[in-house]
Amino acid sequence: MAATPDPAPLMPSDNESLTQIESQARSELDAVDDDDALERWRVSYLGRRGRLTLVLRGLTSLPLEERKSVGAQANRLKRELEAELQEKKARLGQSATEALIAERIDVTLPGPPLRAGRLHPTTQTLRDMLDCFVSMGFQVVEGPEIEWDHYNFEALRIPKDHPARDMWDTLWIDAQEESDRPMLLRTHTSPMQIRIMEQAQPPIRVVVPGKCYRYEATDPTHEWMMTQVEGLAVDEGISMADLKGTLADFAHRIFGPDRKVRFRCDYFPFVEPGMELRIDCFLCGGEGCRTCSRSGWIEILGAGMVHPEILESVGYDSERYTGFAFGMGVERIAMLRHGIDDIRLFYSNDLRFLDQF
Ligand code: FA5
Repeated sequence: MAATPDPAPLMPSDNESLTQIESQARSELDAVDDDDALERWRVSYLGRRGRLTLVLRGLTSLPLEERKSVGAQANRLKRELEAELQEKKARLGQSATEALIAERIDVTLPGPPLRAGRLHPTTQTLRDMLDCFVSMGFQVVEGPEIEWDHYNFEALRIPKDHPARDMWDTLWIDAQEESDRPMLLRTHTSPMQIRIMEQAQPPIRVVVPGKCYRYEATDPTHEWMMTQVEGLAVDEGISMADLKGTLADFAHRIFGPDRKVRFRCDYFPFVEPGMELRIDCFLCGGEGCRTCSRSGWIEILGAGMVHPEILESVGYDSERYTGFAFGMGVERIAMLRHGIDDIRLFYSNDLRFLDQF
């Protein structure tokens, strides 16, 4: 590539007088406010083809006397402009440093406070309950929240039109209630009893935590969505005494040894005999109040011995094997542990409530 020829030297007497160059250079330098502009200024006056450089190069063509006087002026101006350039450069550097210092971050200052997340009270109680059962030798298993009518009802000895269906008001999936294989949001965790027994052989000891849904009006102890823990144990020689021992031990570990526990007969189509377990009301101490529906007791679970027909329906020999099952409400247990008088507080998303746990 051919080198660009140097432009012809400029005669101060031609088109630019040194005084004009001097005054323009100074006023432009005054306006410079950053490093890039300063470099452009330097190139335009002092660079290889800068206006002052061209004047100096053109000196040789001047008569001697003129060369001396113009040369002296031009060299003085060059020295002065170079000095002013250095000064400006230093000033620009200083103001950049000052700007940096002004916006410097003090890393020793404490940051804005962070809100610590925490586990929901239901989750905390559920974990304690599962720890308790795991320490007794139960395994934790989970199952589907959307369930077939078959597992939620039919296989549990609750056929269509059986009055026991009224115990569990159901949320159906679309118009599935009328279809051949109706689907629903499970109303309890008991369908997992069947699913587990269909897949495993005794001995079985499992607990199944999970959400359940009911189409019912809410009140201080009833929510339309709640968490249950199902328990199932099947083996040779399992008796009602094992069931009562397991549940009493659980209740005393979770609520403390002084809590009053009451077992009573109850009816569930999939157990025989069936029972419920109640704990004395923490609010009224047994006197009767709004939370315990004036009974002095709060029901926390249903339970019983697995019905022999159910054992047979999954292929177990009911002469050889027996089993117990239970289903408990986690929110009710959390209420009793923490003295919460209304179950609806759990899922109303009020941070003033949730922040207390
Ligand atoms: C059942 O759901 C049976 N599946 C329990 C069972 C399992 C019996 C195995 C026998 C053998 P029940 O509808 O009573 O039963 O509910 C069991 C527990 O769930 C109740 O004791 C209560 O603690 C809780 N629970 C029931 N309905 C609600 C509700 N709407 N809101 C909050 N907790 C509830």
